[in-house]
Parts: sequence; structure tokens; C-alpha cells
Amino acid sequence: MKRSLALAVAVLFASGTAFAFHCPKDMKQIDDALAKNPKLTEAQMKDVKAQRAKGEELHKAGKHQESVDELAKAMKTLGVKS
Ligand SMILES: [Cu+2]
Repeated sequence: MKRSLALAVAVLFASGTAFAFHCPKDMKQIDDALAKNPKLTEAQMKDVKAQRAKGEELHKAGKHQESVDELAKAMKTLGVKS
């Protein structure tokens, strides 16, 4: 009984932190892609930078799912695979 409870807590903890670690990883991938002078239009570049900034903001606010969603948009524009 005690053991299954510990396992349940471990699973909960793992699923809760998965997103917390996902955002910085996505942000880094976006930064890396931006550092390579991607071929984007001015409008796309503006969107990507706005989404990157918003993603970081949401991550800091603890809204990891929303952050991942926002960062995913920028990554799609950049052609980065998560
Ligand atoms: Cu996060």
C-alpha cells in the first residue's frame, strides 16, 4: 500500500515537471534556430520573437502547457522539430 502511494506521487511529480523542463528546452531550440539567421519574412520574425517572449513569460508564471503551445507556434514557423 505504502509502495503504490509512493509510486503514484512519483508519477504525479514526473508529469507535473515534464512541462516545466519542456519550455526551457523549446526556448533554447528557438534561440539556436534564430542564431542561425533563419530565412523568415519580417512579419514571421516578429511573430516568432513575440511567441518566444510570451512563452517565457507563461513558463515563469507556471503555465507550462500554454507556454509549450506558444513556443510550438514559433518552432513551427522556424521549422524546428520538438
Ligand atoms: Cu515551463
